[in-house]
Amino acid sequence: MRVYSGIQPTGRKHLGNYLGAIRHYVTGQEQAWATGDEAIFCVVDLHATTVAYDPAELRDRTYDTVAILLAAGLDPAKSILYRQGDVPEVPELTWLLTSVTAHGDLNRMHQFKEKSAQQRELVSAGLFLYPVLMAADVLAFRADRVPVGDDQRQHIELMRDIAERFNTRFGGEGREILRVPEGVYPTVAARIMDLQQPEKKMSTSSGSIEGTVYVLDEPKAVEKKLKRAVTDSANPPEIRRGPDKAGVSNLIDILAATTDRTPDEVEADLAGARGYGDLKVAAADAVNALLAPIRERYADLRGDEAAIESALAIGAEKARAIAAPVLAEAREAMGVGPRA
Ligand code: AQP
Repeated sequence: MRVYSGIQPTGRKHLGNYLGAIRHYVTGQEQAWATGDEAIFCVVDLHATTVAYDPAELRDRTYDTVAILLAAGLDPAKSILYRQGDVPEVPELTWLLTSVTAHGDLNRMHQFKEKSAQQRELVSAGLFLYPVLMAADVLAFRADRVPVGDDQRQHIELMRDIAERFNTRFGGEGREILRVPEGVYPTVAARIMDLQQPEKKMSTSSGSIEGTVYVLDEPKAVEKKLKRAVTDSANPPEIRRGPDKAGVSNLIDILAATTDRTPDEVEADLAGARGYGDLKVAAADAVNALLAPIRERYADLRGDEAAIESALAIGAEKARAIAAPVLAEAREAMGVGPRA
């Protein structure tokens, strides 16, 4: 079994990325290692070129992101960790997959609509094709499972359609050239919300700095952001989740996810609390306890770019060894290049 995850080299990873994705990468790696399965992680620098960006910064942010992943517990000896741009099989497969991707489907993607509206100068064709590149990432490895946050459901469904359409069009007789992967979504903290605008997800590109807790924030900043989180004016305050209580629900989810409890348990444990202050302080303490060791390891790792490059080179070699035969089979089935 193969588990695959990709992450953007935005460098400033936030609590949503950590709770919704990164910490599941680490547990996924450990499970795969224990069962003899394979866990593959990719830092998607090619995806990052689909919106306005600074080339020098991209390289730095890629190193930042790799250092965060290593600090969080990814171990290149137990899993494959590579940089997307080091595996040319993936962009080639992207092009092949465009032939079975409907333009109308890409037009319907929420992320494309949101991100294209944010671009000031150019809405690139790359941004439009982003989900096809993401599909190629996963399909090139014949991955079985893709752990992602809730915001990626639509992309995963499209990826599955692309794989099925490719197999039907080019596989013939039920031949599965590309594996149809399953999305795996967290049951707790699948969608951490912005602390200042709790009806919006915590996000790298939109949202406020005050409403976003970064993995590398200092403890004082974490405390300040959580203490100032928007709640509601219920009198007396009610520590419970509900559609009318976006801010409080988000804090309960954060506290549950950071203390390995269910949201129901958190509600029960805080039943006697006098106000939202107790919930905020408990959440700030729990987030800091979780992030402090990651920040410390990050500081040690980030200074040694040569070591990061060596880890990525090992990852790229292992990744290409898996992706090259899949690409070769896809090319052969499509009639591209010489007869096999
Ligand atoms: N708010 C969130 N709650 C839970 N999970 C989340 N993820 C993202 N936001 C939340 C999950 O994090 C993983 C990595 O996401 P990414 O590589 O897309 O990182 P990013 O682009 O830096 O993060 P954002 O915030 O998602 O960026 P925007 O909003 O700018 O597009 C994914 O598995 C994602 O589901």
